[in-house]
Amino acid sequence: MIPQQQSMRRRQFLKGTVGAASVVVLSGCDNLSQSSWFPNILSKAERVTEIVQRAVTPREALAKEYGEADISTVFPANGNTDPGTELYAEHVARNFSEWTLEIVGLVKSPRSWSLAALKELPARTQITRHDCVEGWSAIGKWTGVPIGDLMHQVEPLPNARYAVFHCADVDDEGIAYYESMAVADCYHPQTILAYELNDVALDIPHGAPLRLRFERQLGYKQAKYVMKIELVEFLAGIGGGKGGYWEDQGYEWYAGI
Ligand SMILES: Nc1nc2c(c(=O)[nH]1)N[C@H]1C(S)=C(S)[C@@H](COP(=O)(O)O)O[C@H]1N2
Ligand SMILES: [Mo]
Repeated sequence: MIPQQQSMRRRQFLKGTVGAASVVVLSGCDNLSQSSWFPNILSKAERVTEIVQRAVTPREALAKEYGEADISTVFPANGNTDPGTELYAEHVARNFSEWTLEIVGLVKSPRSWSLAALKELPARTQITRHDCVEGWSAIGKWTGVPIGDLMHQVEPLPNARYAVFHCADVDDEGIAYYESMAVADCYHPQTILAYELNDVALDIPHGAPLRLRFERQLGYKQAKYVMKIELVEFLAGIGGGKGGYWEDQGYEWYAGI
């Protein structure tokens, strides 16, 4: 109860400062996105960022991986740290035994997996650095299933351009957290749905039971509490239409680092 109230207050604060303080935190990344008109020309500016960054860092490039000795002693939890819904509480009470991950939308064979089924698939472990725009970083060891392996099972249709990650948490206005990436980025070897952090099952603050690790992208892209991946051709019909919870409030969709 108390942690959630704190996180809601923090979020209110953040919402009010997207146009000012948090944008300053982003300086160093992209001067184009600094000024107040940034949200209005978002699509143009972010296309530029995406094209430039993809040219400099090809899509297949791996994020730096670290050693065990580099793992942060404390990995902060940020944003929502408990979805706080009745449904989620039921999943917690059942130790997520009924949790399913669905892949739907523009795929040949939509399907779902239980958590146990996902854990039986070949896993990948990676020690990477997480960078949050609020000004902190942490190195953690993530274990999970490569999303590319799941894509091979569902077979995206030719017009599937984006994978949208739907999460279990909603903010105080009832708006659900979501994120998205290009379908092509789902096949990157370090793009995984993680179920372990530092060799133990993901805890609730870090996104239990499943959270996205989309390395080489900023913290807000790393969706926690993932329930469903929806493949679409356009982002327009989803949430506020900008491809993610924070993107709908002015953050860049292409958050490459
Ligand atoms: N579902 C969901 N995913 C989320 C968030 C959130 O509030 N809800 N916050 C994002 C932000 S801003 C960051 S920095 C990371 C924080 O992940 P952590 O709590 O494991 O540190 O999760 C991201 N993914
Ligand atoms: Mo963040």
